[in-house]
Amino acid sequence: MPESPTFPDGFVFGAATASYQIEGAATEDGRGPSIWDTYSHTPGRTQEGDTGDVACDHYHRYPEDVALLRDLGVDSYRFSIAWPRIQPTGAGPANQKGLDFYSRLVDELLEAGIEPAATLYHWDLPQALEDRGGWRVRETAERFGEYTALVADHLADRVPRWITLNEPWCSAFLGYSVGRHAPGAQEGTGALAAAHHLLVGHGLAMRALRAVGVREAGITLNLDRNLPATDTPADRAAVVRADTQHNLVWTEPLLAGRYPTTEQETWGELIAAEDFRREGDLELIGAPLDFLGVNYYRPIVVADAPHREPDPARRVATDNRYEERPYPNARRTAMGWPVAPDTFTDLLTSLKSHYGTALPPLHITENGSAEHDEIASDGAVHDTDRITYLHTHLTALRAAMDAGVDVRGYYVWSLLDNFEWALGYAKRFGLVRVDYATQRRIPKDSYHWYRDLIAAHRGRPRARR
Ligand code: IFM
Repeated sequence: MPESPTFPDGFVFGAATASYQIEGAATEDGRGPSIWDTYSHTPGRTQEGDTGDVACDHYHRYPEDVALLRDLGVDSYRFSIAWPRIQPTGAGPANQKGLDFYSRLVDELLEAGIEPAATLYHWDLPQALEDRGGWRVRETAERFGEYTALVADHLADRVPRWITLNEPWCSAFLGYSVGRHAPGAQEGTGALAAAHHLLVGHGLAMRALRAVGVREAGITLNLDRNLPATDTPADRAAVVRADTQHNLVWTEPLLAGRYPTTEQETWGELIAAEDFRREGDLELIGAPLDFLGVNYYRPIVVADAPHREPDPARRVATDNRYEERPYPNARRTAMGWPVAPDTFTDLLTSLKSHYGTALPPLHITENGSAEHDEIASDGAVHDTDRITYLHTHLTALRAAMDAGVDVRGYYVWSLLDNFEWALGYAKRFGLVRVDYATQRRIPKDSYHWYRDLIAAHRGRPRARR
């Protein structure tokens, strides 16, 4: 293995998780149902019918998980707050027991010398709000602002880094267009309205966070590196539509104060017909960020596909006359995703060249890989493919920083194996293996590798094993 990259003093090494993927305790202490409870309990929606009812039982085992983080040596832990634990129906006063859980978690982290980084929304919308229209309607954005104020009032004194939304692309397009995520809708206009209301919700949440003076606040996007299948005008135009759909729909309003100039090309009359945008929205959405969170996993190759017109009946917002093609000559992770770390460098440098000084500092809030892990006869998990993935992506990140991109931190996805949404527990992303039958945690070789990398930056002797 070539030498590991080094990062400047103050660079934040972290690990990330999300509430529904690890907490379990789905009905405990007053938690209300979320759209993911409904979705995962609907037959046929998730692999093997898996649900987050128990997940990694983190709700009860968080002290053990914080101890794992402490031994890993991370500077920061990114977790998410389950909205339905705080407001079981998405409105009204806070459920004290829900707040208390996150308060205990935050205190445990601080005691271990780890900075908490809280995400306010990682997809578990209270079902009661979905019943009133979900992200299709503006009211949900308003409720999100109120919920943020409740949480921030309670935790802002101890949580320095806040993320409003995680990967709103997934909430809007997988949730309301493709239907592969909760709430499982397949609509065109619904998804576009959801995208806009998520951004409005982000703006209102930023206001609530600013009101209590948090140290850092931002949003996390899953940005794609879209590449043309061939160097033809048609495929290059398909890349523009894919970029609009995945990236520009978020980055333009957030960083440039405008809607993407290419959206007419992408959504045609579907977007022109929309009336969910209000005056003042762009100012609200475009309020300055302290950082932009970027989640990156893989590149996407796109080709022109004129036959994939939006279906006039369903008006699916993701059918934009392009389709995905295989990325050539790359290893694939257990998700089937190609491993191409150079594209990570390219994504970051292209963001910088597109937005220049309007680009805030970045945190890589997720990066990692699902692999076909097994427990070896020595009882360990020798996940060399994951180590190579992390090593090469950190090297690619360092290359982007050398090229002038201001990146302040990196969070591995994920601390623990967990509930991978519609794919249930079949995909393992963790640095730590979870045996779901016993809830036993087994740190994998990648955990030890990451611990050594962090320790080397602290000038501490490498841990023995
Ligand atoms: O598990 C997810 C996470 O919830 C959001 N980002 C991508 C991860 C891997 O698919």
